[in-house]
Amino acid sequence: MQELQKILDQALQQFSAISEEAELEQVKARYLGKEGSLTVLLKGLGKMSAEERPAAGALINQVKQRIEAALQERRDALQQNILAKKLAAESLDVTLPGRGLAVGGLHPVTRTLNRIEKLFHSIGYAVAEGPEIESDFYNFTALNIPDDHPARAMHDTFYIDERHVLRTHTSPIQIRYMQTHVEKYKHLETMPDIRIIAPGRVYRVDSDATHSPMFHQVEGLWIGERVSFADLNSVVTSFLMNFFENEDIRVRFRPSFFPFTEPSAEMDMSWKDGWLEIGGCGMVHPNVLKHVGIDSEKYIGFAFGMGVERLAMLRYDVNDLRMFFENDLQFLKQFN
Ligand code: 2NM
Repeated sequence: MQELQKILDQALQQFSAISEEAELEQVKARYLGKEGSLTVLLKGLGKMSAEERPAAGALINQVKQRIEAALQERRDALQQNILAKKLAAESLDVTLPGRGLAVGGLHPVTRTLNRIEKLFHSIGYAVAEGPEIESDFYNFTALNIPDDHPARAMHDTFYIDERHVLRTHTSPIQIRYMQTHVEKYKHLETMPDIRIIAPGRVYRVDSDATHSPMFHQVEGLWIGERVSFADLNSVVTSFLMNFFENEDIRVRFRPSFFPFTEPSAEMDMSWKDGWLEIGGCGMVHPNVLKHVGIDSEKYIGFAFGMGVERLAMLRYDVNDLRMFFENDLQFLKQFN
């Protein structure tokens, strides 16, 4: 059967030239498909005589098996090829050194807040928090700030709507805390002292070399039956000595005015043969106590407020406030 030999040679030659699996299956049909040359030959067996048929059939089947074997062999080779390429492309040198873990760090303002909280916690102050969007009642009215006070003006305060602002200080936290405290202990004849600090972000319409529209404050509050300005002096002075790890620090008070305290004072701290202003303070105004339902004939207390960025700048010797808000990693990495 010369014809069979030709078919076989041609099939083997074609298979070996093919590099795509799909093409291989198409070429297969030319031999083994419905109209394939081998299929046609097998069908032709019926027309042969009974003597010729067995030998011819065996021969065709032999060729058919060889073609099928060659086909499978080619399929495997193509698969191997694909795998080899994939492995080469995805090769990984496990002996390369690792990239290492990028370790994050805390922002210097966060570190400063943590230090302030730790120090006040150690003398029995709780840390209170509150919302950054406040009603004008909590931000102004309850603090004895009159309706016509300039701090309420839109050019000083960010308004959310007519009744809500971004808090301009953390005092509303203390108003909320006092209200809750009064409610919690109303069954007692005398409520326990309130000793808290209120740290957090505050917002004012102000932006230059020394003012950021968002900054951080920490306010302190102690309300009890016998709390004096002398207590204020000792709490603030020992806090500053501990914060700066310097027992020589002195604090002085200059008379001032705030609507929410009476008397009121600015606080200065001794620093390099001079004085630096570090905040304000005073005895909480009776009107503020009235707003939260505290009897100002029985209870009295002090409050103070300090700028956290200012404390961070002094502690870390940073001379430009804006560095804290530029998110320059070269700068930030120095604190960790
Ligand atoms: C300051 C200065 C003086 C203050 C007053 C109160 C409250 F809620 F008790 F009335 N909290 N903080 C206060 C007093 C804050 O910051 C410069």
